[in-house]
Amino acid sequence: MEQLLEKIESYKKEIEGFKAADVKAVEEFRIKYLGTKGVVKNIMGEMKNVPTDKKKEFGQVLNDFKLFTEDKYESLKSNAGNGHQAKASGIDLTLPGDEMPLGSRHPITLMRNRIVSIFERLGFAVAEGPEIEDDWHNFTALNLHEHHPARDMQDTFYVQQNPDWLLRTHTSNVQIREMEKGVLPIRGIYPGRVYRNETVSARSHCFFHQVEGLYIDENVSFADLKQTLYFFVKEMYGKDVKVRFRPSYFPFTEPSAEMDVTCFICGGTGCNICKKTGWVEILGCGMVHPNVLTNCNIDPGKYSGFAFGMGIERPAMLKYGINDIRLFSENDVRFLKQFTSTI
Ligand code: 2U9
Repeated sequence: MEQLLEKIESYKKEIEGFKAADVKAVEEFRIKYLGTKGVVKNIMGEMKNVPTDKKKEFGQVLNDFKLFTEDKYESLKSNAGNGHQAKASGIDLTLPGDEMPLGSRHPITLMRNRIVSIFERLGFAVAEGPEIEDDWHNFTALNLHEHHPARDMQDTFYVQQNPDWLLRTHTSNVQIREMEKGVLPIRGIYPGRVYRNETVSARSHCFFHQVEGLYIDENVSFADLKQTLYFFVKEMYGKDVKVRFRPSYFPFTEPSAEMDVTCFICGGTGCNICKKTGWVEILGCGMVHPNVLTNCNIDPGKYSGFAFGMGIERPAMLKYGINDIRLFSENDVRFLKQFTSTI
C-alpha cells in the first residue's frame, strides 16, 4: 500500500513536468498514461491487492490521480493547438492575420439607388429590359420617325448581323415593353445602361447610365408631373433648392420641358459647374405623346401620362468630385475603393 502511494506520487511528479513540443508528443502522453495499457489503467489494476478496509481510501487516491492525469492531457492538447506546435514548425500564430479587403458599391450604383429609392417611396416600381433592342422598341414606338437623326449610324450602334437590332440609346424601350403588356395604370422607374456612338473623352462616353420614369393613368396632368419632380428634387438636393422648367422638345413627349435646379455647388451665386448661371440642368420630362400611347394600344382619349429621364454619371461626378467619366468604367481599385457607403 505504502509502495503504491509512493509510485503514484512519483508518476504525478513525472506527469507534472511533462512537456509536449507538438501534437505527436501529446499523443505519446495519452498512450503512456491514459491508454488501455497505460499507467492509470495499470495502477487501477492494483485495487484488487488492496485490503478491504483500505479500499475506500485508496479508491479516492486513484480517482484523484486519474483526474489529475486527464487534466494534464487536456492542457497539453490545447497548448499544442495554441501555437506550441506552430512555433515548433516556425509559424507564429500570435502574429496579426492578413487584412481582408472589404468590397464597396460602384459610385454609379450608389447614385442609381439614391434616385430609384426616392421614386420607390412614391409607389414607382422598378423594371429592367434588354440592352440589345429592336428598332420598334427603341425608336419607332417612341415616335422617332424614319429619318430622325438619332437613328443615324453616327449616333447609334447597330448590330452588324441584323440591321433591325441595335444597342438601346435610352431605357425608354422598357417603358414601351411595360405599356405593351396592357396592364394599367403604370407607375414605373427604369434604370439601366445605354449606348451612343460618341467619341470617348473626359466628359462623354459611348455608354452611360440613365433613370427614366413613367406614370400613366386616367386624368394624369402636367401638375402631377411637376409635383412628383418637386418631391424628387427636395429629397435629392435638399429643401432649399429652387426649381425651374424650360420648354423643350422630345419626339416622345408633348409638351416637353427640361428642369433646372439652383446650383447645389455654389448655391446659385455662379461657379464653373453652373457656368456662372446659378442653374444646373438635371432632367428632361413631358406628357407622353398621344402617338406613343396609340403605338402601345393605349387609348389617348382615356389615358394620359408623364415621363422623365435623367443621366446618372453627371450627378455622381458632381457629388463625388469626379472629373473624368472614363474612371467609372476602368475598374481601377484605387478609384473604386473610395466609395464606402453601403446603400
Ligand atoms: C415613353 C415616353 C416618354 C422619357 C424622357 C427625357 C425626357 C430626357 C434625357 C435626360 C438626360 C436622356 O440621359 S439623358 O441624356 N432624357 O430628357 N426622357 S422625357 O420619355 C419617355 C420615355 C418613354 C414611352
